[in-house]
Amino acid sequence: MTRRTERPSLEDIRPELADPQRRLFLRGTLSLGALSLLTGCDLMDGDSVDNALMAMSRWNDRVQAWLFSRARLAPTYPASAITKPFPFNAFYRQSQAPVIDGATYRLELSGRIADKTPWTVEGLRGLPQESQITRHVCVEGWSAIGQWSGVPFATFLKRVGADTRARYVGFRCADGYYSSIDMPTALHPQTIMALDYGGSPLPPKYGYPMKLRIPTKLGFKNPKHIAAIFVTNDYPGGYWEDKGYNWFSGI
Ligand SMILES: Nc1nc2c(c(=O)[nH]1)N[C@H]1C(S)=C(S)[C@@H](COP(=O)(O)O)O[C@H]1N2
Ligand SMILES: [Mo]
Repeated sequence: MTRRTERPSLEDIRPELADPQRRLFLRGTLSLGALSLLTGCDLMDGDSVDNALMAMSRWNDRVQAWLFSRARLAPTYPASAITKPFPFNAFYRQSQAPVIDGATYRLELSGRIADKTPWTVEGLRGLPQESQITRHVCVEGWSAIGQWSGVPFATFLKRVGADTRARYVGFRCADGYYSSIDMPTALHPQTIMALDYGGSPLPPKYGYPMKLRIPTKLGFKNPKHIAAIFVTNDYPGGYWEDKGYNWFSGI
């Protein structure tokens, strides 16, 4: 077994898990009293409770990021397992999905990236492509198996000279949606800039011309219709993340 040295293994973390305070936290059974001790918040008013829960969720992000392993792969499936039709989901109805002109589309880059030259769809298609049949899991209580193909995101980030020691990669989408991921997830071998669904260019409903397919994360962390990508050390949040959904949301 090959071992990555930059991240602690479960064995390395076990002493930490033995700490009763941490164990309680991980089991989600921390009392409000203990929570107020940890966060220093007065839990009598709703805002403070919200802030405390947000602080807990951000702490949870750090634990999850710590446990995340680049070597752990999401399960893959045979073509016969593909869900037909694959569901559509967004914060609006399918008829309102943005229709983007592939000929004039330019993917914008900003932040800690050496070469910020915008990318055309053709340019992205000229990069090495990979295909995957994986399960998409939505927090709303459904999951479905689909086939996506496109450019491994690690290949792209290296190609444009992204600072891969930065903490976050953020995304702005053509429909006003936005999200962000941790760098280890961005560099995970199954994280791809998907251009195709089921062997054909993504239709508008699935995120034309490009979406991030991240099988190690919940559906809402898979931004469609990506218009801009940025690399940063400042926490960028996200559309659902800013409404209280856990930011890491790994599966
Ligand atoms: N741009 C954009 N991306 C998005 C969303 C959205 O509303 N806008 N919804 C997210 C959610 S909650 C889900 S479950 C998936 C749905 O992707 P699908 O339509 O390919 O099934 O897209 C995610 N990415
Ligand atoms: Mo979702």
